[in-house]
Amino acid sequence: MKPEITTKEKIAWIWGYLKGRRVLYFIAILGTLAYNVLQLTVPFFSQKIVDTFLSGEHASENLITQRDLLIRLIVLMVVFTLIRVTIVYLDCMAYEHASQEVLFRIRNRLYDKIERQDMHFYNTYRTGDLMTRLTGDLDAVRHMIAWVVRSIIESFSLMSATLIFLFWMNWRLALLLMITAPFIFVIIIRFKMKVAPMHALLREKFANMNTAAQENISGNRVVKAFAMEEYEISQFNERNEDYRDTNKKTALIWLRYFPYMEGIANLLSVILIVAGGLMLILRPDLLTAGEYVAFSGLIWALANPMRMLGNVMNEFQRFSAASAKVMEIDRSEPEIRDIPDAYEAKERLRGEVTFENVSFSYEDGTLPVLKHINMKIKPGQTVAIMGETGCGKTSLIHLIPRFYEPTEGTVKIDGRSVREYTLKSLRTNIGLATQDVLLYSDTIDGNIAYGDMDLSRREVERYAKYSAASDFISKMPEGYDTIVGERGVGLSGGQKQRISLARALAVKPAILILDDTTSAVDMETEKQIQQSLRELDFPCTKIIIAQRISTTRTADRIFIMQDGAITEEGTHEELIRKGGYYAELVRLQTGETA
Ligand code: DUT
Ligand code: MG
Repeated sequence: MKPEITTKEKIAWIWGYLKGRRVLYFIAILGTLAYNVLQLTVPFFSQKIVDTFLSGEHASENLITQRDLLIRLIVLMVVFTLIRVTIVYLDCMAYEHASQEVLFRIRNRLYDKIERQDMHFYNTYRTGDLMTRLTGDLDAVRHMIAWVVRSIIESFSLMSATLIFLFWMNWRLALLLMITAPFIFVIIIRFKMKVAPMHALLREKFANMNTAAQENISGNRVVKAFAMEEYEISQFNERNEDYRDTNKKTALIWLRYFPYMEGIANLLSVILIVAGGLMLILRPDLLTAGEYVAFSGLIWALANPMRMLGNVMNEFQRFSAASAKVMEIDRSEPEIRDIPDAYEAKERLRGEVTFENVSFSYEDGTLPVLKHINMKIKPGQTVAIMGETGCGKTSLIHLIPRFYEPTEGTVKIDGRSVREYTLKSLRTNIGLATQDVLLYSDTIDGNIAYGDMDLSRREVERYAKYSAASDFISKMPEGYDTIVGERGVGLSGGQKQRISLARALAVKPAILILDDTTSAVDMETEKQIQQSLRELDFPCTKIIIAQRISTTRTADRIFIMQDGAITEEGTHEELIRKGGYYAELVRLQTGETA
């Protein structure tokens, strides 16, 4: 369990992001205070007008003798109202500006964090959940800055200014109204206890729903293939219902406390009418009619914040749940990152790859996936790795660009542990065509030049030729400008593989790793690719995972993996002579006998 993030930390976190906008934000808060205090001017002047010109002994006399005062009071009322409206307007702008700026900064930072994370992070967090953090959760954070804080300041300043004014005017009556305060306090505390866990739950349900939607939209082909639309729709409905019901439940919590709060708000008027009325009738020396008017004109300023409290508390709890999720990403650090004083390889690496007694297991798995691997690959060599599915081939090559860290032993390039390089200089020296090909929604040209955006069209075409892709590309409606990927032209598995091979070649890597990259192309095309890989115009160590003997036959060295260990090693001829797993494969695939 991670330690719970306290409210204080959450506020401090936002404060950090307000840097450069703090003065603005502070002015906005002062503005809120100001315009709420200004709300009192109207009742203040009304009281003066009533007591001087409407009630009291000299009312009609004053109306004639102090006409100037009356006009001045009315003009002041209008002026203050105008000032107040202007402040409200500017204030809203300031909150909006500050909160949008914070939102922008956090969103950028979060994206940055996510983008730099390691494989383990991506194995842990679901895409839908991350998307929720980047959208819904962030919105709750913004809402806190722009609305919740303002509402709290508003309620607080309005209530305290009103109370000060009321006490100053008539402390006896004001004190009587204060009887209600402890009740409000109890209600709010109890409400908070009940509603806080609901918002945490609500946020989870929302993320669950988003995850379901995201997974099904990106996996819609499987859904269609198995005619599972009905099932998936009902699954989504279930989550949607779940979210709705939790929302309702959360709203109902306030409704349970609402009647009490409303009762207390109305109690204020009752106290005023009964106590104020009695005072007016029995002890006119204790309360003037003008004061009574001012009190009744200000009851709302006490009652409204009470009615708002539920809403504010709800939104605050929503922020609390959401900000914890956002902060978790904000504070996350990839486990795989540059060590202090990491070595920045300025020159192109020679491409010698060594595995020294390397063992590895995934964090969630208990069984070792790789066991004491020893391998030495000389610069420029072509090696093939073979083995049945699940034996650990992909895991093995993922240790070279340091996607994962070995649990034991060292992977070295040019005699230096991969841990010692900066990730950037390490990875720019490696060209990797992954087992499941991912193409971006971009042109073919853009996809091939992904690792080197400055690549000229001529060069892109050259690498496409190396990977035997140029023929089919030139037949496409718009050639290299054809958009592929999720929303583009459909490509066959073999076509995608060839584009991904061209992409890996286009960075002119010192080490080229192909993870089953030609599994979906026909024999003839594969032969062509093998041929051009031998003729690359830059020095390059090639590590090729393959299933076909035709691919591995010409390799300088072949490694056979079984159950996470290398069990055979040698050239094609050597291994056939040995009569082991490889020889058996050769027999199966070609019918040759040793
Ligand atoms: N494995 C995990 N977590 C992962 C990936 C793999 O636990 O994120 C396990 C599954 C398998 C073992 O590691 O038992 C080796 O997987 P790998 O992908 O390395 O196998 P492969 O040799 O590349 O199999 P294939 O030929 O099917 O690509
Ligand atoms: Mg694999």
